[in-house]
Amino acid sequence: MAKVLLSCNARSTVGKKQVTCAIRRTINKRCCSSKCHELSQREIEEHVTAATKDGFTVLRNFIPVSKIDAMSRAILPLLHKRIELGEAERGANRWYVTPPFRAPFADETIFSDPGLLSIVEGLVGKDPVLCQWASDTPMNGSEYQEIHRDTAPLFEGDLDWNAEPPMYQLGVNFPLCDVLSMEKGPLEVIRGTHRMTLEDSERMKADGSALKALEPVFMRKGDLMVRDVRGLHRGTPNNTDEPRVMIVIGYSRKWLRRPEVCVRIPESVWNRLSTRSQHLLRFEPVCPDAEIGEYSGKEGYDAKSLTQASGKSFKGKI
Ligand SMILES: O=C(O)CCC(=O)C(=O)O
Ligand SMILES: [Fe+2]
Repeated sequence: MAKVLLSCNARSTVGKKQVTCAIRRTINKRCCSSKCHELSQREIEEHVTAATKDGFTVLRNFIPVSKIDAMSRAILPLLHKRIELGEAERGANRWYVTPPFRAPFADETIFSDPGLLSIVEGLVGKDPVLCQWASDTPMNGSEYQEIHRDTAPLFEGDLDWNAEPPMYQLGVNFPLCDVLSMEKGPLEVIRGTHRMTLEDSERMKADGSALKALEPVFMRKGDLMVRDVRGLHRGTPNNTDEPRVMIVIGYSRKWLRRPEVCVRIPESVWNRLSTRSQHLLRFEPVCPDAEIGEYSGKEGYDAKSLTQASGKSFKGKI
């Protein structure tokens, strides 16, 4: 039966100086509740302003660390299952894993957090949809990715149109371990490139200015980044033996459906979700629990569409 149904800080912060201050704040204010840090109206507005300008913003110390640790423990066996099957699809020893959408992963206190959703709505408008819940993991032996954006232009082709529209697709990322040094393979981003046309970004890559403008985003367990997936970025090599798992949750404007990154929702999970979460997930299929079963190591994404949409960062078998 497949039914289509549904902090602690202000500015976006990258670079060593601000990380030091984020660490201090983290020690002082580690969340101990089972909910995410409650954002004030002012913090929400500051994050929306920062992300509108830079293409991303980081919510420091937002998710309780106990939740991150539970996800980390649960995802590692799945990651190993995935690796056993071979064929890293996002570059050497860099893995994309979609865990079953249930506890500890399907946590509506995170993906439906009112403060986070206010930021999402401030960026992609009222009534967004959640379209993706997955993870990216560079392991030891991974390499620099090509600088890329995660989506093809919305209006492609011969249109008399030489601009990028306002935001329509967000990636919300949070790591399941501390990522505080280059050794750990942080994500690198280029500020303010999310409204740049594909042509301009190709030029920026060709003339070497993109490489110079990259900034690593250092994050602690509990930090969460909201980014426009069009912003130029790349994954860097993880040179440690700890898998650097990064969760990715996708939110889109209310009219955008992205079946290539489907979230299959077990019926029992669906039945316990709040009305708001069900509405967020309204484009995604609800499936009998038995049909979802255990993670097999095989990814069910639509590799062809993902390859087209992800600016060469995705190299899965078609
Ligand atoms: O390093 C990361 O987590 C991001 C990787 C990435 O950008 C991608 O695979 O598209
Ligand atoms: Fe990417």
